[in-house]
Amino acid sequence: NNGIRRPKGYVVSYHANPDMEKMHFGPKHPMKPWRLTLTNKIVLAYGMHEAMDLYIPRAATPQELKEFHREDYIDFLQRVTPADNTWDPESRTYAYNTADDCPIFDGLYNYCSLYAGASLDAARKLTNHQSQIAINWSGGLHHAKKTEASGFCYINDIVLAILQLLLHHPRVLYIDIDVHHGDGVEQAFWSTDRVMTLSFHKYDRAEFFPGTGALDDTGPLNNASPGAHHSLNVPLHDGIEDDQYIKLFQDIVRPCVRTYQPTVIVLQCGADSLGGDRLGCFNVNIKAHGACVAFVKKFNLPMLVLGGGGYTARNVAKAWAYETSLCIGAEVHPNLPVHTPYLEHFGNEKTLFPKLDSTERYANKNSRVYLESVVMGIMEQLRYLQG
Ligand code: ZLS
Ligand code: CA
Ligand code: ZN
Repeated sequence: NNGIRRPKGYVVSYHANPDMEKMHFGPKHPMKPWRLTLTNKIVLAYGMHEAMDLYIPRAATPQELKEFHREDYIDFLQRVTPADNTWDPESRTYAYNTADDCPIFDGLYNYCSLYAGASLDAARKLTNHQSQIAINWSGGLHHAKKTEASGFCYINDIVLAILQLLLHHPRVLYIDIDVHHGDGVEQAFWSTDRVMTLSFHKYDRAEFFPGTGALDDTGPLNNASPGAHHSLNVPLHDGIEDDQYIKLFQDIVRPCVRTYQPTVIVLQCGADSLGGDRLGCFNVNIKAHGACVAFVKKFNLPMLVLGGGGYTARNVAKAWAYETSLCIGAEVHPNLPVHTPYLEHFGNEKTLFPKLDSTERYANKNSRVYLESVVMGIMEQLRYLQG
């Protein structure tokens, strides 16, 4: 069994509902739920399922979704069908921003309630102490707002899961390594000091979605608000490399944990920060992406591990399968097991760690001096929290 055993001293739970994987956003849409099928096939082929507690979570109820989202928005998602044309000529928009990026497709409500249900299930396993690391690769949809869809996200499962964790935990640290800014989570907890949000992302106000997440975007400007200095952002340029990304991540996350002293960590592992991603623009390899997960795990705090973006499916699946192995502390062979279903889908790259092709590389626009200034900016914010 590839030498994969249950980890000693802690439990990893894996929350996955296969009904999610059949969903389609539409023919040209970059978000492909079947990347989850590919991920699970690799996880199973390595035998990692024997080292974890597996759950097929139920869908979240409308009532559970309304813990964050406004009632009329949830009612709309429940009702709406692809045939409905909900264009509002007055505001010249579609209802609740459901168009293009966030289309209405068959089974949309089912899809939303399933990924949200999985994140809630995972959070509950942590608060029950039935699990120390809970994984939901179908979650991590960080752009959804209280009253509207945004950037391929309809329900903010992260906010719902954090609200669940806050019933039992005084301080939650949210870390987001998706290439996009985690704006929906930041906005939801903007004015509280019980959640610290920290997003690493490509930042370009005019050219890259969603255009928020500057270094000086740190919470309410009024220092009397508890949320002041509790939203942290790490704006990056194209082409960041493995060693730079790992060092930056560690140099920032270490002092955040030391200063804020969270009692639980939520890690959004969006895989569009990998090199070769269809929408991303970094040169980060799977080992370096995984090094972030391994680094967070070392704090030995309960951890909720979520997916997010990731638009080159074969790389997403490899990264999340590898990160699953890091969570259980298993060493996996770098070659995919020969009996991996869909192995033909990986072409000539039958390794977990494909080399970034030179044609996929972005010119690195992140100088050493720039990255040092970003670390200094974060340290400056943390100084406000030392009382
Ligand atoms: O973080 O850049 C945008 C917004 C637009 C350009 C695209 N058009 C369709 C709408 C207006 C300014 N949207 C981004 C959203 C990225 C969301 C990332 C989610 C996450 O990874 C978490 C899951 C965007 N980038 C690329 C597209 N949208 C996009 C590309 C291709 C298509 C096909 C389907 C739809 C319309 C044509 C679409 C969107
Ligand atoms: Ca991010
Ligand atoms: Zn993204």
